[in-house]
Amino acid sequence: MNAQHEIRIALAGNPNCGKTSLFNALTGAHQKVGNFSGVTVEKHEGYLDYKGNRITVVDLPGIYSLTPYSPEEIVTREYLIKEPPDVVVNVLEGSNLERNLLLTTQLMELEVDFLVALNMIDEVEEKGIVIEIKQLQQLLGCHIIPTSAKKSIGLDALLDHVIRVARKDITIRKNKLFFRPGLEASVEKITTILARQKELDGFNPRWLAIKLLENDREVYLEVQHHPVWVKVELALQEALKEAERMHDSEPEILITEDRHAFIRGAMQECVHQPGGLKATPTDYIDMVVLNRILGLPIFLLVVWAIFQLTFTLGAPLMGWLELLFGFIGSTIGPLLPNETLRSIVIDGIIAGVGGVLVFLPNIVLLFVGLSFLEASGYMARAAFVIDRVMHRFGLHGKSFIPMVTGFGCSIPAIMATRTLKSRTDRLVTIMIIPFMSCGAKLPVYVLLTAAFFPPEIAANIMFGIYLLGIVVGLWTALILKKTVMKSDSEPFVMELPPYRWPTLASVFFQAKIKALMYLKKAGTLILGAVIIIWAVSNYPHNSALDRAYTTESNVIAKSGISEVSKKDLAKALELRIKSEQLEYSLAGRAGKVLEPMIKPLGFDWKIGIALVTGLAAKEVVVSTLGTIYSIGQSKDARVELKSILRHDPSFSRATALSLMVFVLLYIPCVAAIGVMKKEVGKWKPVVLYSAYSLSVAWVLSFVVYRIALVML
Ligand code: BGO
Repeated sequence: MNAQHEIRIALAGNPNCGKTSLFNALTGAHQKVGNFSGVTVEKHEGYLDYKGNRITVVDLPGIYSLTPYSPEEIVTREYLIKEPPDVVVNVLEGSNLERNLLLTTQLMELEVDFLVALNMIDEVEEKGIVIEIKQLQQLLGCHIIPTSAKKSIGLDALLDHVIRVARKDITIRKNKLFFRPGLEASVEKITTILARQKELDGFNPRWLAIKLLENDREVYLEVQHHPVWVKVELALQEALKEAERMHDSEPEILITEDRHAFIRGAMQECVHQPGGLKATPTDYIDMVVLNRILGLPIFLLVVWAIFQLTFTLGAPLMGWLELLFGFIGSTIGPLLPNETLRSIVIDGIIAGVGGVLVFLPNIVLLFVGLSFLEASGYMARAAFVIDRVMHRFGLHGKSFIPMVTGFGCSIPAIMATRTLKSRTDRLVTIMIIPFMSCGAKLPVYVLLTAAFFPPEIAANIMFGIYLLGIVVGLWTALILKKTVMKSDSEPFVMELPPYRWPTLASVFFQAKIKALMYLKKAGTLILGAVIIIWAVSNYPHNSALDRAYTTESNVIAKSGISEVSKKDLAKALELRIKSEQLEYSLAGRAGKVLEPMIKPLGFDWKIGIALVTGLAAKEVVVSTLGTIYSIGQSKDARVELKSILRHDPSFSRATALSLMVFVLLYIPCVAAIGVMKKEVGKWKPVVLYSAYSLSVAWVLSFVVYRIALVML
């Protein structure tokens, strides 16, 4: 007689999911009833012989969760950890999936070898519920076998899969449930500490980490006895503070929320219930915002509204700041004794740094809008809606959240791609984030739209620019996915957290943080850049031009023309000499070298300089224009940069549009490049990417400029 393979399986599931029925259908008469060790909870055990295997089946008590509150939960968990069977069969009630999946998420966290028996499939069909099993299988990372214990459907298929899992013919141990970024980082950190110390062998370190963050008493007692506790406790305290700071909540609550968000996402993607509304307000809102037809237009409308708000509310505040800096300039100017010092302060610092600071309200409003979308739970819905679009470009909807973070700043956005578990998806997302228009580019758009377009269409132009960034980003992803980064996008659940009304305090907190960051950047990097730009725009100084100025001024003064004409001539002379001095300076000479390359885009050498200095930080484009144009102005006629640009003959609406497109798309700032290199690991792709973005920027600016010249 051939020796039989021994396989031990355990049935786990909610009460009334059909576990006992399945147990009976599998084991028939071969059953015995005992107790789980030390408790009065009954243990049903039976066996069957199938295809040369003796399969022992344990029917675990029906439970909703692995949180050890009830005796049933305690024994089930103890059993799964201390005497892990070869395969856990998670029995789900097919027509009640949402509730049943909570236990599934916890089995996923435990990383046991499990598969799902999607039971009562007869009832599912009767009720007209459609479950996309293949898709759900990929999202959960385990095999799903439809069964009906009552009608003996799918039992052989279930047993075949049990054998394959037990023999490790199919791998299912892939964690598919990740928590929100900050929390996930805490889980990973504690997991690493526990895994490295190897003191708790036999326990899954990730599961221990999650349980510790959930304040699980049993796990606390277990881990506290080990020396590793010193490090773990520190990490736990940090995680607690992080959850409090970021979400005004505790890790325990966030973990539960994220499990439900995962389930809600999986349900939305894979289960289609016929007819009728479900109960909660969240369901009602989701029915509208996740609607296949309405979802995308609603998202575009929401983003458009944020731009309108940024521009409409920001415009008067910006006007006040402009007045303030104008007043500071005109008050301080006459008090400064020396012409060079006066020029540094007025043309350099006030025109450059002040020129950037006036956009503070716009930046803060944009950030507040984006963090409102994030905190309210809408951003996750937007990602869900965009998921379908993203798939067409070879990416997953999960890439969308880092992309939207990129509207704020590329640096945290690039780091946020760490939540993507597919390396190729991660690299591709990193490469497209800089095309998402970051907050630093906003001053350029606000300046140019305010200078060249009526207020009623300014926000629409900005919205168009942002959309262009998304389109270029997505096409770049497609090109990368079809060429150098070929891979199938791995399916993950798009989590749908509950809707929440963000508190005023948290919105103000976000606004304050962003404002302080912007002020710090203005006071350090931008101030430094502005002083350098001032210096290279003033030196070397051409003393021959100074002499010519003195001679010609004398000629004008001594001429017999009227005083008014003398004044006009003197002003024209001053402007001409200043402009020639600027061209003689280091910045002027460098700009002249660049000019032939950017002339086809409608840019002169001054813009060329601004684009080069903008590599330090994109706001510096505005600072540079502020400083260069201010230096080039007559000292009696200091006006706002936007009116200088409006009256500059080399600047037109077409130039403004072309410049906005170029700033949107060309090489990211140095800080972003640095983070890209750190995350990608090599210079070559980053350098190639920079060359690519520069080329795309050039070509699209050229196209926009030529079309605008004809149409505007
Ligand atoms: C009663 N299909 C259908 N339609 N029903 C099933 C299936 C299936 O695949 N599997 C189980 N059921 P348990 P737990 C009942 O008992 O195995 C039914 O707690 C009734 N009883 O027949 O006990 C099963 O072990 C009177 O239904 O689950 C049972 O997990 C009227 O699901 C119930 C109607 O199964 C729970 C049903 C007096």
